[in-house]
Formats: sequence, structure tokens, C-alpha cells
Amino acid sequence: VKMTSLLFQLVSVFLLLLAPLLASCQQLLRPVDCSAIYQQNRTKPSGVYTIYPAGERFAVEVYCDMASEGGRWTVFQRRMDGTVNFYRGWDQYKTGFGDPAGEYWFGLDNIHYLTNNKKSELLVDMEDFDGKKVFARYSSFSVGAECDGYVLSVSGFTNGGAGDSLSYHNGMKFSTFDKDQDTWPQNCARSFVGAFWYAACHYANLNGVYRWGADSTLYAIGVEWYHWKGHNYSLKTISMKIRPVL
Ligand SMILES: [Ca+2]
Repeated sequence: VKMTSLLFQLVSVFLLLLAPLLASCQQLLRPVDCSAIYQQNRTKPSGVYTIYPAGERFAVEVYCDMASEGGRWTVFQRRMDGTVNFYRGWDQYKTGFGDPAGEYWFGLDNIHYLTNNKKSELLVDMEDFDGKKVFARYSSFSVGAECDGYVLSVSGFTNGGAGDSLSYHNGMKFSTFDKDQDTWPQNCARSFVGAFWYAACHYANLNGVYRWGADSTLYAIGVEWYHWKGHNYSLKTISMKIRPVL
């Protein structure tokens, strides 16, 4: 009987020692971003996944691009068909809105959490209404905290045919129609019907109004990337995606 009891105690101690290992396995099932999902299983396709950028108690759905330029991209902004209204206020841009399977904004807090402590790169994919696809890539990308106005830091441009429309916005705070943090005397978000890291005002208006292609009736109002299509063309698709630099 005593031997059995001793054996039982030994097994108990063994399980106790094993507990932290089991717990860390559970954490692996709660990936912080799409890169972590990819690293758990490199055969996972692009699609909607649950990630935990703000800690393991805060689940949020996001689209993972596992195909472009080596995959493991966490998509934080996507336009594709004009189904979601992107002319929204500060609170909405802070927390996120839309549908991860379609058009959405992931939220400035989440983007900040993902890029704050981890060196990240940015890929901007876009397509016009003739089916032509180009991209712009930046080797360094981060977004500051809300108390600093979600300042954009972006550098290290690589041209994939799109040209560089984002470096102009480096160092800018984020602005919405109800929170003007741009460098223009007037309100860029109101004047160009979007929300962005506006300066005075923009070469990229990725959260502008979806307007189905070429249209010169309203200047610089549309889903725009100036260095590719100018200020009178609203793109068919555009997405902004990040991944940690390994
Ligand atoms: Ca202003």
C-alpha cells in the first residue's frame, strides 16, 4: 500500500512539473498574429482567423494573407467592393469595424499592439478596375499609442510598381472627421471624406469613399494611391498588411 501511495505522489509531482509545459502549449493555440498562425502550420491557407493582439483574453477576427510575398501577413485594412462605409469617427477607427471576410478596419489599438514592441514590415497591395495589380512595401512600420495620436512611423520603401505615396505621411498623427490632428488649417478628414494619417493633406487616401474607378468630379476624394493613379482614380481593391521582421 505504501509503495502505491509513493508512486501516486511521484506521478502527482511529475504532473505538477508538467503543468507549465501544458499551459505554454495552450498559449501556442492563441496566436498573437497571422505570422504565429503560419509558424504553427505552414500549410494554412489565406482566410479569416482568430488572433489575440491585446492578450489571450481578447479574441479578435482578422484576415490572414498566407500567399503574397511569402505570406504570414496580418491584414489590418481592406477595400474590395464598397460594401462598408469607411467615413466614421474616432471611436470606430480606434476599435475597428467592418467584416474580416470582406471590407474592414482592424482598429488603431490592435495595430499599435502588433507593431509596438516588434519590428514590423508593411505591404500595401492594390488593383485597378482593369485588373492590373501593383504593390508598395516598407521594411519598417509602426503605429504609436493613442495618447500620442497613433503616430505613423514608416520607412524603407520598395517599389512594386505602385510608387511611394506613404512616406509623405510618416510622422503624422491619425485624423478622423471628429478628431483633427493633421497639419492643415482645415480638416483633411472632412474635406477628403476619409480617415488617415493626414498631413496637409494626402498622397494616399486608403479609407476614402469607394467610387468605382476614374472620376474627376470631386478632387482627391476616393480610395487613392496618388503615385500610381493620381488624384482622380478610386481603386478597385487595396489592403494594408503587416508582419514581424524575423
Ligand atoms: Ca487641421
